[in-house]
Amino acid sequence: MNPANVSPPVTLAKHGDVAVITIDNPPVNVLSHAVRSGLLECLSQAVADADIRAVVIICAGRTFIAGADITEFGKPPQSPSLLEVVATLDDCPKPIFAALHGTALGGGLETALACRYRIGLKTARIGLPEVHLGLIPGAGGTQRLPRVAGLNNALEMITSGRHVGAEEALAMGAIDEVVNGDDLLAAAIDFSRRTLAQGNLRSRTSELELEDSADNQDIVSTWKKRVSKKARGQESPLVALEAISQSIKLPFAEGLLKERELFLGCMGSAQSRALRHIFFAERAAAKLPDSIPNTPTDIKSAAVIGGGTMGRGIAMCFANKNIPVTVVEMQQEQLDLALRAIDKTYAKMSSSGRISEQQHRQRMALISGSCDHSSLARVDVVIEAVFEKLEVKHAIFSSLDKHCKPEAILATNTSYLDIEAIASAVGDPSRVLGMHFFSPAHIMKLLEVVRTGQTSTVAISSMMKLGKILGKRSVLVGNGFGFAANRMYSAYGREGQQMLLEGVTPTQLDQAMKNWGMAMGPAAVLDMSGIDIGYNARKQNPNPPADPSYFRPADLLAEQGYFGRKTGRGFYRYDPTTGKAQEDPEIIELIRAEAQRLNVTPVELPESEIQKRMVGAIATEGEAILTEGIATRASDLDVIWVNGYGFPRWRGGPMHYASEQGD
Ligand code: T1G
Repeated sequence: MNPANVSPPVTLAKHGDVAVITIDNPPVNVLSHAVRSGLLECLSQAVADADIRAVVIICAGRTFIAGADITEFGKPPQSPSLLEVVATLDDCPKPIFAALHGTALGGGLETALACRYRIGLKTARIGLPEVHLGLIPGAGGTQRLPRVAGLNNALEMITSGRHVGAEEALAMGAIDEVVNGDDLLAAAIDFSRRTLAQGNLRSRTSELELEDSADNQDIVSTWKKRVSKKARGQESPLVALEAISQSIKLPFAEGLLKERELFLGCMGSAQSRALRHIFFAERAAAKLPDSIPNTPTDIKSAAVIGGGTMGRGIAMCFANKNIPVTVVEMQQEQLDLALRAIDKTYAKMSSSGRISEQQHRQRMALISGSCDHSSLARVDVVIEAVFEKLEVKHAIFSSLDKHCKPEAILATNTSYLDIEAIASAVGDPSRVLGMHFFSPAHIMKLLEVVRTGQTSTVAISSMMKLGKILGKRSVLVGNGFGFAANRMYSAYGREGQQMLLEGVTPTQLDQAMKNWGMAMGPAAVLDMSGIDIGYNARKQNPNPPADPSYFRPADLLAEQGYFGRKTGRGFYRYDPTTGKAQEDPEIIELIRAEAQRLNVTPVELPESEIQKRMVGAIATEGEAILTEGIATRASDLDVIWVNGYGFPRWRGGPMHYASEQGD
């Protein structure tokens, strides 16, 4: 039953002898059941109409079909399936032309590949990103893409899941024409008529054959080595490779069956459940809680107080998104140093091709410097990123209160200090909150937006919107020592420190967590970030745990001046020339002696036990954070860990992982 005044997601219109099927299923035209049914209905009408000689499939809104509807996964399948739709397109007696704009992804690209021809706007991008969901293309992509774009391109695209621009897609044969203008529909109709006029239509993709040649076998084995090395525990890229390799061995129909079998295996996997969970968790985290109206103000200019590592990275976040930003330092010399360092970073990015020389210049032109808060009278937001000392921040916020306009939002990048205490320095604490970036700020995706009980809904909604504009994965959390991210990280670190006292070596601890999928081991992270940082933070904790063994190995090293890489010695000793980390027997002995002094009983811990305790510590602290209301969703804590601490995406985050263990 179609409720009144709701237009169907798929409509058919006749343009002379060309039928145009338009899909309109906002926001990204996913292939929901209604779209699949509507597509088949419109196609059968077009085929039955004797006037029609060709069919164009196009989408309304911002993009061509972005994929199957992931929200339908795990539910009872509804006919027609996407496979049925794609098979009908492939069999169509009249040539179908897919008109692409935005991002034609997953089932969307598979739909286009089942059409006879493809045309795209210059700005269009295509991709089969299913591996990012722990899946593989499940509607013929592993069999059709090699046939139109070549085996090597298909292996690269599908196992990486990357998006490919229109020009590159044209070059590889995945699309047939790139439209220079922006009238995609007119161009597609014109292209269909030109093609008909030329006669001898091309074969269906499914009729193209690939050879099981020695060259193709070499290509597959080369990619197998590459993907095995890169996958680091994730399964679906290798499964995708297996499916693609069948395209040179089996006839199309059998290859399709093999793809289906492998796809269903992935669909039921823990890794796919985890990756689908984090996909939606990241989008949910960006949404404000119902209690907060979405009343953001526009941020047209910014300032960053402090030109140190964090300040430089934060300033770059604004410049990267075309927002003018002023870096403020106490002395001209420090300011010049900061601006030169930012320029050098952009120069490196430009020479490595990550940005163009023009972007380098554009971004630097957006960054100005000042040693005087009076220059901040008109900025919309200020982010303080100075030394983690409450009195220093207090003085800065008091000065900002005097010099900034009353509606300017004042944010601190502190990673654990009490934001209400900082806010007490300004007349109107409702405009103060935390914007906790993660180092390096211009690279790390995570942004913790920390509200106090006094922060206004305008400030909160403005900063959550700013986070999205800066390209961050923003998570809204409450005030409290360590907020959510560092508080959970501290629990993780504490468990590791405890196991060091129990006789686990730094190498065993780090190897266990890297084997589990973490990007780096906890001891190596401490050595990299500086053991003194955590040491100083713990000294500022108003309510330190009463446990005498709390972080004792790290505190012991800090007290000896072993801060890690920056002093050449920490949990590891670092070779002064190569910087290579080596196990340090003296440090192990130091920790063992401290354990004896603390009467900690040494234990033999298998790797699985180390992993279980470390991940369990994160989830336990996460539960406490949820109970205290510091975070609103368990999935938000997963977003924090996947985007801020190198937690493997294919495990879904600590809370999802714990829920799957039935803990
Ligand atoms: N299914 C359901 N909802 C989706 C969706 C999808 N495939 N893609 C996006 N959404 C929702 C998303 O949750 C959000 O909802 C809104 O659309 C805007 O998304 C058989 C099996 C297209 C690049 O993996 O990469 O096809 O929060 O915030 O930043 O082989 O969405 O507004 O309620 O991300 O502009 C393959 C996944 C699926 C593409 C747009 N396709 N999507 O990014 O917007 S599996 C994908 C994206 C498949 C076949 C297989 C991005 C985007 P809400 P957004 P965006």
